[in-house]
Amino acid sequence: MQPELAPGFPVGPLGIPETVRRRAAFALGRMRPALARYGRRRIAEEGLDKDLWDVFAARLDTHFPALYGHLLHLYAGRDDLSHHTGHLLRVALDSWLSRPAELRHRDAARDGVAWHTNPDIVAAVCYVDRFAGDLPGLTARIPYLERLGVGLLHLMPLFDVPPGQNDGGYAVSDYRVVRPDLGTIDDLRALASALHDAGIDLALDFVFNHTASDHRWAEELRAAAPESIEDEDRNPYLMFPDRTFPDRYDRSLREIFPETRSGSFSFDPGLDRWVWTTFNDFQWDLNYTNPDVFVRMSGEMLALANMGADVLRLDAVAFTWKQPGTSSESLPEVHDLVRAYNALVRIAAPAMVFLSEAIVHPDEVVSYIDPAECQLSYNPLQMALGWEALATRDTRLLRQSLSHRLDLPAGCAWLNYVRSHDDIGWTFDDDVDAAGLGINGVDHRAFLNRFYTGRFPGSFAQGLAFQENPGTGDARVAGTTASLAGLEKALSEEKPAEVDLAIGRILALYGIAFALPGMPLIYLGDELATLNDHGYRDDPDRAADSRWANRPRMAWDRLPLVDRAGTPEAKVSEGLARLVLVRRHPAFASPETIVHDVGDDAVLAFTRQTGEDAVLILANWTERTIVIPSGTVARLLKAPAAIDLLGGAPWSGTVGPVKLAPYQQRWLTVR
Ligand code: OTU
Repeated sequence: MQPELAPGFPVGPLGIPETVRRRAAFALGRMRPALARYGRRRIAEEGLDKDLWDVFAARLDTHFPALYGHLLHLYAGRDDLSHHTGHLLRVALDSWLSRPAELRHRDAARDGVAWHTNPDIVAAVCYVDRFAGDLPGLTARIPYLERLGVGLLHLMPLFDVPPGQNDGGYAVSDYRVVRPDLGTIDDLRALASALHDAGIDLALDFVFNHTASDHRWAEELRAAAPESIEDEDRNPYLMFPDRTFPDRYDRSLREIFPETRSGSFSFDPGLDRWVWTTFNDFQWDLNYTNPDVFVRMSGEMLALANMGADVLRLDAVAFTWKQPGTSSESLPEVHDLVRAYNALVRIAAPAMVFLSEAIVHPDEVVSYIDPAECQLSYNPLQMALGWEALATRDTRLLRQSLSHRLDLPAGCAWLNYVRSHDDIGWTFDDDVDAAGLGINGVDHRAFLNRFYTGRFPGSFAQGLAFQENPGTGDARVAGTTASLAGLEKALSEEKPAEVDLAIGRILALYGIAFALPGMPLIYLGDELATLNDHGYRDDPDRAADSRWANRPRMAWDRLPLVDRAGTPEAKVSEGLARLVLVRRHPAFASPETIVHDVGDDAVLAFTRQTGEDAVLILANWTERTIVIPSGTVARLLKAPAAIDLLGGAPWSGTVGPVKLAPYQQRWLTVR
């Protein structure tokens, strides 16, 4: 029987249809007594806190209807749903009873509190090995993070991977074993507590679209009798005996890594099957039509929570549900899946929130952002269009997009960033935002790719093409912030004026990531203006993946240059330090933002406002000096004079217009 509810319905007392509520109450009523007996017994046997069951039961009562509603929507047709639901609740209870006391205290303090929207939190991201060698090494670097002002640290995947290629850790062989060269689970737990003691939250990846092809679940299939893998509904992966279905699916699927393989399926000789592999051959997509996969992955997810994760980055979220004849991206069921996971977190690890990693069309990006789904989301539009405006010296597309795409539901926030460990994809909207300005999206992306790979005459950028697809003409761009912003070229050509312009661009991009509503993210190493790392080409496991150019080792030997005035290291790190400080201004407390047109398209102007407090941000996106008439400034500021939070000269209308040097930003406020 199909339940009568729309996919992705809002969770919350009012959002759940009465029929679902009744079915959930009935299901829970049947499972609760055995669950309670089991929980109480474990508590007694292990001498745990007596009230642990009561706390769990209260959360279960609140969130089970949503959890069950989404499971019904995904799995209503299956006769084994109640079996799997019972198993799932046991997994959740076990996880809760094993949750370290420190984390349970965080649950008590943070349950229902949108702590992740605190405007003072600055996020940072790094690879453990490339930043600090290993987990104990990273723990030793916490004072450095504190000095930078970091309040949330995202560690790139650090769990066990296959030998050789592993997509930078995104092919996970075991979610409960740390990569041996990085340390152990105990080291990870110790790091999490040390970070928490320093007031820094921890973000880890939940790579739940796929596992590595040598994960235990895949090995078990290889070891199993061939007949036992015939039942597709029971398999953990999506496997096909021949090309019939793969050929049919491939027609409507986008190739994500076209340079590595054509189509989305790989042949596994051990299994004699074609396996769904959206990314690399060694990353096997999970079969979420099988509820057992959801239950298994729930166990892995809650294990991550109990290791001390405050944020889980939902890797490749858009791809998790497949449907023949569709793009199999962002299907309605994906929302049910994430909401079901989220409801489970509210029951068993409520201090934790989700970060959506959907680097897709802006309408699709926002579809994941909801207190009941992902409370945080990358802001790929702000990221890509910041670079777009640097190439065109024109902020119209950026302004147009921001003017109607910034608002989020209460309790949710953007993660604003300049670049990540990945490539840059030009995910703006063609139909409304670009076409409205007379921009042809296809041509514009081709231009941006040429510009950032340095192929466009006069370009300052030295990026690398990533996943060029000769079939579609698509490509993305890899490179560090500094190299894409022109520093690599300027230094190699020994042009000091160009060096300063490149630094201006780096700080312009970070300035906007800090000034817009949401949490700004620093890619660690960017504070030292780190250039592309060309060494990846010598490593056969990395040579084909140009994203390694933007994953350089932390150049600790260059840290002393931060104290040598005039070096790029000093200028960029000083600029970032100032951004961290001034962001604490009360105007940034609420997300309210108004985008302005100051009459020069090279200027990005907007006001951040909270109650009586306001900051007017004026950002020059070109290498020419720009003058903004004092009348315009006074009108936008609603005041005749202001100070510049970034340390520029105070402005007063009686003295004259506002002058913006190349790439300069002014953050003007009355107080
Ligand atoms: C993510 O990115 C990770 O960030 C990548 O590092 C991984 O390779 C990948 O998943 C597989 O785990 O295609 O180029 O639109 O949003 O999900 C990066 C697709 C990617 C992206 C994203 C994916």
